[in-house]
Amino acid sequence: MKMARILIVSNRLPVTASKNKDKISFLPSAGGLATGMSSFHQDYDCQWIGWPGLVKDKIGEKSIQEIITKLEKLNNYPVFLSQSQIQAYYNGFCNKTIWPLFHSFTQYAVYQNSLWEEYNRVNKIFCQTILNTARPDDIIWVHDYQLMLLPKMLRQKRPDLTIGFFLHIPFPPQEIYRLLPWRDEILEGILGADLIGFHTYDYVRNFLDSVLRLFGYESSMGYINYQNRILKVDTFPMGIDYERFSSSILNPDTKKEIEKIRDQIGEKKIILSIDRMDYTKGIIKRLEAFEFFLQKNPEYLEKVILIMVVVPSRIRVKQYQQLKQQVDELVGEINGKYATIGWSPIRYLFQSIPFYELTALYYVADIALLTPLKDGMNLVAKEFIATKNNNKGVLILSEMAGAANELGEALIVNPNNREQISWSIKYALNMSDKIQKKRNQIMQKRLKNYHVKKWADDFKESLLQVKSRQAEFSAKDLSPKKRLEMIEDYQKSKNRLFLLDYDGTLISNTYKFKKIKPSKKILNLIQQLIQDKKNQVVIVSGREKDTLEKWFADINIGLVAGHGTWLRERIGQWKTVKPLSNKWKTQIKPLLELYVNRTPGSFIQEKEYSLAWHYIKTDPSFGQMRALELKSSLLFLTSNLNLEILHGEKVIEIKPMGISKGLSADYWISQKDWDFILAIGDDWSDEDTFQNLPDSAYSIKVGTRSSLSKYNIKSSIEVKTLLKELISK
Ligand code: GDG
Repeated sequence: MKMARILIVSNRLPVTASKNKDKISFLPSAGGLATGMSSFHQDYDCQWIGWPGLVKDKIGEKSIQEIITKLEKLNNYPVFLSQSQIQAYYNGFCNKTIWPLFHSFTQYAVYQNSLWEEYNRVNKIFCQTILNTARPDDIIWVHDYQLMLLPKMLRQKRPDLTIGFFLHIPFPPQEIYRLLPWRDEILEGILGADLIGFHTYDYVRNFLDSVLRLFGYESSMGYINYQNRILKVDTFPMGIDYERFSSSILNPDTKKEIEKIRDQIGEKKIILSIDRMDYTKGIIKRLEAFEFFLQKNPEYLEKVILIMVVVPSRIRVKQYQQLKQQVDELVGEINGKYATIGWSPIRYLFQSIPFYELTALYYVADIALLTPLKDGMNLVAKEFIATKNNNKGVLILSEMAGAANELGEALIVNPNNREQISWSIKYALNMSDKIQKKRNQIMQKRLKNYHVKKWADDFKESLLQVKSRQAEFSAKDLSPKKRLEMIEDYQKSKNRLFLLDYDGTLISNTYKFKKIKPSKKILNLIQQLIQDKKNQVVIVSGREKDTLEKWFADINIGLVAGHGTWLRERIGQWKTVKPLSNKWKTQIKPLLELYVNRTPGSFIQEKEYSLAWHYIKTDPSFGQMRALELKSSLLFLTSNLNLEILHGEKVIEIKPMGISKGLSADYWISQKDWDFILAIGDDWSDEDTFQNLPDSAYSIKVGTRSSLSKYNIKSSIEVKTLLKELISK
């Protein structure tokens, strides 16, 4: 089968163009997104769309054509923007409004209509560029906060497109997000996608909270039924190109650089920090904590050195200029105060460094001190661990970095707590080699397993799954015309089967989970139905058989109890169906393994006749969400396998003994040559019934949620009206 082409869309291309006199040249772009996605870009049939880094008003038509031609060879497609657009859209709305707000720096966020309008216009330019290139079966993967309106814009023009969106920065708590004057438009923009990805479960929850609070849409297992379209929100913690870092030490330039650094620094312990000059990275707090450490531990004077690489960034934005000044001054102050003739505590590099220098620094550093106040992920932390192929070195990482969720073996600190950071530095300096190695190996295993390509593949696969789910589940109203057709079919038929769910279908959902016995009206209605000898009525319920027997002791209808575990053909006569074999395990286990990979702390227990997925050791709410999701996936995967899924206390167990509603439907369907089948239900478990019906059957979902059923009707009241209509005709 031909693989779909992928269009990666981001503000910047993975290469940046520059013009010197008349010569155009390209360099790899910096930053996590560009480096991370590049390997994915090379391995697939991919086209990358983004701004090439030069403003169009400064280069002229000839250079524009040259850039287009050269980029084409790299499978890149440029979006050209003017100087004023970059100023208002990128330096303006992106970096003065969204960046501070989404990192919870509300005091820095500016709300200016003209910037918002330019953000809109630039998103439209991206939209038009994509529409000019996109083929119907392309997968479009939109990246990051610069393009949050794009998914909706694309969806409006081409409703069938496959669109994924990934946010590389945090999504803020809803009470912060709500401060944004254009909060509805941005949320609607993102919801245009089929799959929405974030680095951590916290950001997923924040996003879902905002969707619920602002638009009233609830989610179930990460799925939102939004404007008659199912979309999914999920966690995809971005990985790194692990091999590139773990093998970097083999590069002769890196080796030489390591020797050079060692010659210069001698035996002193190296503490390393690397980040862009950004107020979210906690540079000032880190310097203060380092000074506190020197002050409290004078025995380390002249024995440690902090190498602080700060990469210039967004130099046109006021806060960044101010921060640069503050950092310069504080470094000067600390060095001035503690330096001796042969030693300064801080070596400060305000520049970007080449890859071999970066990896040499990762390799020689005894400690990486990464203390952002807020960071979507922080790839530097992962790169540091991956480069450590001698396994020595300690990572001190802020709990505010998304990466802290996966790097629990690091020393996790609060970036505002200088005592804790100072204590952690001392602890790290004294940590035995054995413990360092042990901790690093555990983290390396995890990073190697979920490397960036796997991350991207996982996202792509999930996106395709959402699309196929959308195709299966599409909401269809039972129109008056269809209703009439159904009534005609009913009248013509001689053997009719009714498979009716009880809770939420025959009685209102309000009473679900309460012991509400059927009212006289319902019993009457069922009596009327079975008075016609052509009708076989079966109530297919999740309730206990004894309860159903008691309620329907006097009515000769079929009953299914316990979601298909028990069947009653005649009053008082119940039976079970025998369990199937153990062969199903090979089909179910890979799914459980996927959930182990994507849910840190969870594990599989294999028993003789069952498989159990335990999540007692996971983050409680994340584990709960994954459990619900797994349960739902299992429900679909196992509907034809004669398995039972039990959701116990922090465990999901799959056993080959129970029978789903689908199998009980099979049983009834096989009893006769029915010429009219009507199944009605409101619940996920009824989807199994719908799935197993013959094509000619009528299936109706109660409620507006999407379903495998052919039709949807609004409430249990309408169910009763419909049944009455059938009998009265
Ligand atoms: C955003 C989010 C999220 C840095 N300095 C040099 C250099 N780098 C490379 C690092 C790393 C990347 O740049 C930085 O990535 P981070 O993740 O640390 O931070 P952001 O740029 O803020 O990225 C962030 C990320 O997107 C991905 O989703 O993790 O939270 O803010 O790869 O190695 N590379 C070279 N010289 C440098 O001086 N060669």
